[in-house]
Amino acid sequence: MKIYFAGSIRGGRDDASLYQKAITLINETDTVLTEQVGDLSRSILEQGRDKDALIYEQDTNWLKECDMVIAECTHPSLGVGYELAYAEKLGKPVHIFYRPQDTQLSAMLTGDSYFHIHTYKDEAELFTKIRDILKH
Ligand code: 6IA
Repeated sequence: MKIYFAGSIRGGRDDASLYQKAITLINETDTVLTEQVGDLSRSILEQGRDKDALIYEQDTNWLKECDMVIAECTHPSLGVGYELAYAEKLGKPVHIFYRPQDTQLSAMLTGDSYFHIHTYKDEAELFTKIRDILKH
């Protein structure tokens, strides 16, 4: 499957290395379209409306192309929230993960029965749950 992995970028990079590990795990069995979400080498200070327009065009094309969206939502991100609503409009399966001990997820996600919402405590539990949803 082609997986659109969503995680915070300008919203804050506290969990970026976790995204990177999750992307590596998914790539063992499937294909992540959005590897840059886990790219620790690039600065989020890259700016410019022209660049941003290209990012928007690429990401919305990948949302149309993907078979499933997996989002890590512990760290709030406007971009991820936008992507989740966009994926719902496209009818893509959407799996949302978060650590309840670290955040209160938005009611706009927990209140929307379209989304598959999963909690986890630590990295090991996140990876077990991701493996489960990728079983074909
Ligand atoms: O509002 P945020 O920046 O936190 O939104 C994060 C979400 O938007 C991610 O799930 C990405 O799919 C998408 N996104 C935001 N910025 C970029 C980006 N910037 N490249 C690709 N997708 C993006 C350039 C690369 C970056 C590592 C500096």
